[in-house]
Amino acid sequence: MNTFYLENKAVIFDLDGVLLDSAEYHYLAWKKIASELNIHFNRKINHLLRGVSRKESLLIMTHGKIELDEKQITEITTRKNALYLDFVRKAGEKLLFDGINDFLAELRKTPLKLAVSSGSRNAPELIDISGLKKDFFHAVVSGQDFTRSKPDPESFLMAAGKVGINAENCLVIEDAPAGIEAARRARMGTFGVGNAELGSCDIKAESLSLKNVSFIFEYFKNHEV
Ligand code: B16
Ligand code: MG
Repeated sequence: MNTFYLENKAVIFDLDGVLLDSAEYHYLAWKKIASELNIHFNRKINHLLRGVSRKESLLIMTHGKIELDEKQITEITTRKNALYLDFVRKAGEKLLFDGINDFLAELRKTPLKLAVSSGSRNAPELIDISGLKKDFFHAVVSGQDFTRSKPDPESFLMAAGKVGINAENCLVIEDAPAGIEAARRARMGTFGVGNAELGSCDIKAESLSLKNVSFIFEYFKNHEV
C-alpha cells in the first residue's frame, strides 16, 4: 500500500470514551455525588461533562441549582475522584475497548504520528492499569500538562506540537461535544465516536474498530493542505 499521503499527518486520540470505556465510571461517580447533593442528574446532563475538567463538570451540573464556595468545590471534586478511582482500579484491563490495540497496530504500520490528548489528570494511571500500549503513541498529553480544558483547543495544539505536525494536518478522535468543539477551534479534522450529539464531523462511527481504519486513510487522501 502506498502511504505517502499519510506523511506529516497525525491522529490525536481522546482517551476517556474513545480508547477506554471509562466514561461510564465518571457518570456513576457524578450520579452518586448528585444524589448526595440532592440535585437532578441524568445521562443527558452527563454528556455535557464529557471531556470537561473535574471542577467545571461540578459547576455545570450544579448551575442554577446550588451555590458552592471554593472549599466545598475542592471537597466534592476530591470525593468524586476517589469514587471514580475506586471504579476504574477495580475495572483494570476491562477498561480497554475491544479491538483498540489491533486498530492502533494498523495505524502504526503507516507514517502517521499518533498522540493521546486527554483532559483527565488521571490519564497516566488509566493508561497503565488498562494495558493500553504506550509504545503506540509518539506523545501523550494529560490534564496534568495544560490549564485550559476543552472546549479550549490548548490540549490538542499541545499534542500537535509534541508530534511536530501542523494543526491542519491533524485528525482528532473524540466522543465529547466539548472535545469536537476544541478540535474545530484548533482547525483540526474531527472523527466523532459514540452516541453523544456531536454535530457534523468529518467522520462518524459508533466505536473504533479495524473496519474504520480505512475512513482515516480516506480522510487524509482527500485532505491535502
Ligand atoms: P479527571 P477525556 C475527561 O477525559 C473526561 O471525559 C471527563 O469526564 C473528565 O471530567 C475529565 O477528563 C477530567 O478527568 O477528573 O480524571 O481529571 O475524555 O478528555 O480523555
Ligand atoms: Mg472523552
